[in-house]
Amino acid sequence: MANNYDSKDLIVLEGLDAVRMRPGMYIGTTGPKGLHHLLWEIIDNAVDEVANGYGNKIEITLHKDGTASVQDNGRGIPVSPHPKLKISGVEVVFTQLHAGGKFGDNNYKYSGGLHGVGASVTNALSRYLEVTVCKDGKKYFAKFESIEKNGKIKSGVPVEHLHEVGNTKESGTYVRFLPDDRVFKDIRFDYDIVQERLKETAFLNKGLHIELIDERTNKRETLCYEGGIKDYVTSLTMDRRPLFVPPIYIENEVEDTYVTLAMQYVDNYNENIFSYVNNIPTPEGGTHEVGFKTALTKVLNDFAKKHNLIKEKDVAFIGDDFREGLVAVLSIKMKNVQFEGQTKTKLGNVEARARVEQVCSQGLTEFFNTKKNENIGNIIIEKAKGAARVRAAAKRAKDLTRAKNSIEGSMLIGKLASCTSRNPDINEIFIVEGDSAGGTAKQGRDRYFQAILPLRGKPLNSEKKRIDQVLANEEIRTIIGAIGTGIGEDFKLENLKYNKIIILSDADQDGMHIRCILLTFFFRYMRPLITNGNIYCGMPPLYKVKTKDKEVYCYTDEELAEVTNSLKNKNYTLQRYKGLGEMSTEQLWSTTMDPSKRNLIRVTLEDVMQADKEITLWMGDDVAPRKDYINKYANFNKIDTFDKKLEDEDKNE
Ligand code: TTJ
Repeated sequence: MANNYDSKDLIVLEGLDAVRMRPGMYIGTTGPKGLHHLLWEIIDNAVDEVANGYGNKIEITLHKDGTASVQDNGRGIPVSPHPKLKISGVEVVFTQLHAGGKFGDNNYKYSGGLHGVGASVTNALSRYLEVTVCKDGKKYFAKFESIEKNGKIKSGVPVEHLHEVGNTKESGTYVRFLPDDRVFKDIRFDYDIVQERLKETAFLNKGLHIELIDERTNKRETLCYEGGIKDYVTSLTMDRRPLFVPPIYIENEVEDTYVTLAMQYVDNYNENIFSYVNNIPTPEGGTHEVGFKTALTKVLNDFAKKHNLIKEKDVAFIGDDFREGLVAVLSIKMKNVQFEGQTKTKLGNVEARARVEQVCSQGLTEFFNTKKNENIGNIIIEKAKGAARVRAAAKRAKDLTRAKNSIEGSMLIGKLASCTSRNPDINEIFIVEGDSAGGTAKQGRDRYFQAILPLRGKPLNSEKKRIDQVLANEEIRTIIGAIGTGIGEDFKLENLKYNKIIILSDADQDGMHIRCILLTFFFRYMRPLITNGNIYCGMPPLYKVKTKDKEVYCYTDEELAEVTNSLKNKNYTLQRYKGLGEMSTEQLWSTTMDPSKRNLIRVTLEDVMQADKEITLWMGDDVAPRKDYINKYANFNKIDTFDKKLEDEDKNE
């Protein structure tokens, strides 16, 4: 039984070898994000079981030996042989691509569907993976390993087929695995990343007990929210000034679609709707969000009419007016989900729209018809009136700006050192912090395809500002003019002048702040640039290590440690770069701008959403906590580097 496998196994395993050959295709990257993806696959399976009513507890442990384990008290993965494949259900789950949990598709009422790549991918990219299943009075065990043979690695080979190991009264599944350090550069799981993800899961699954244990540091916490997404909204608005407490909460089911909504207003001007389908975030929105917005507009309009709150002089409302300062979490569960959009994070099912609208209309109408909630209605209508007034004023300002832009256009763009090529597919623009670094970049660049836009001082933080104020800012207007697409509703991707928009700021607090501000702006007003993958962060080196015969640049503290370690007995000098301005033209080109040598980080929607959430919601008006947040989320140290090699691979696909 142990340590032998026959030809049948090998055929079954071919898929797993493909995963190891091209991990990027299955988990995106082999950096920290990809590593954590291995854990999400396992956790999602356990959550699916428990969220569907089988069991009530999940325990995640980060062990000292580098393994992670996940345990649930559900029904246990099926152990009986698969009729066609003639291997146990457990082996199907861990060796067949896309087989996770779906045995005939009738086991779960709601399931994530195709979002995950399946637990077999975790197996394929692990050194080893062990499974224990407790079911029908028996305890079973199986073990998989990635084995090196004749210089090649066979992935996820069953070295112990599923077998009985004892009796038990319990039921559930336990999975423990060691990520493969031949695939991932760094196999350390990050407590904060895991905690953040589990917190979201706990909010979305009311009452679910999630236990997170870190044996490496003896940290442990229970995540469980009896209020579900209502608690989520409360936590999102904690450091803000909510206009009323507690949040409005609605929950109902129509035609097999289960809808929950929690909402609240705060005293800023942003709209923040976080929507989910079967626990999967849908940052690009979709039919469910449309249904909710339609219901909100209708119910609030009705309320205003019914209570005679609209005077003749008032500007008529549009939907947007009811969403200024809105913080809402909309979570629905349904069957046969279809995702669309740039990043497949937009709900496409047309039937969801009417169902969500129905639940929200009914729930909100009931809420505002309740006498004690009347005052909340009044508060919201007051806020919407302000929004409508400013909208009218902003439109005038915007029209003015448009006219102004065409006159001033050439003057504003004057700061831009444009490139000679007129081919947007190869052109790049560097948005550079500071005039002096901007000057260096202008001299160092390849002027055929690289344009430079220096930013003087800090651009305006678009958070807390209405669009008219944002547009009044000269730095922002210059950026908009240079990129060419327009903003908001006027945005047109086909007018994009640069395929890569590269933010180049110092690796210090101010630089991170500027980066954060720019990303928030792109997120709010030019979001397709993010989903389309056009936004990048440049990575200037932090250090230069110089010996008698060579110079090495280091981009992280880890790299520096590696390099200095290797030079233990030699003489070297160390230079720390505090800013871009300290580099010579040649240095800036070869370390940061030369496409064949530089490191770029491609900014994903996920990254920016995280940063945006921090900036707009959880950040009070104090400066100190703000800096902490910026450090934690905006320095992108935890985010994978996107280098030239990877990019070429992408293109070849
Ligand atoms: C499938 O349909 C029959 C009853 O069990 C269903 C199932 O697969 N349940 C299940 C899977 N519970 N827990 C899992 C699971 C848990 C972990 C930690 C990891 C994986 C891959 C699956």
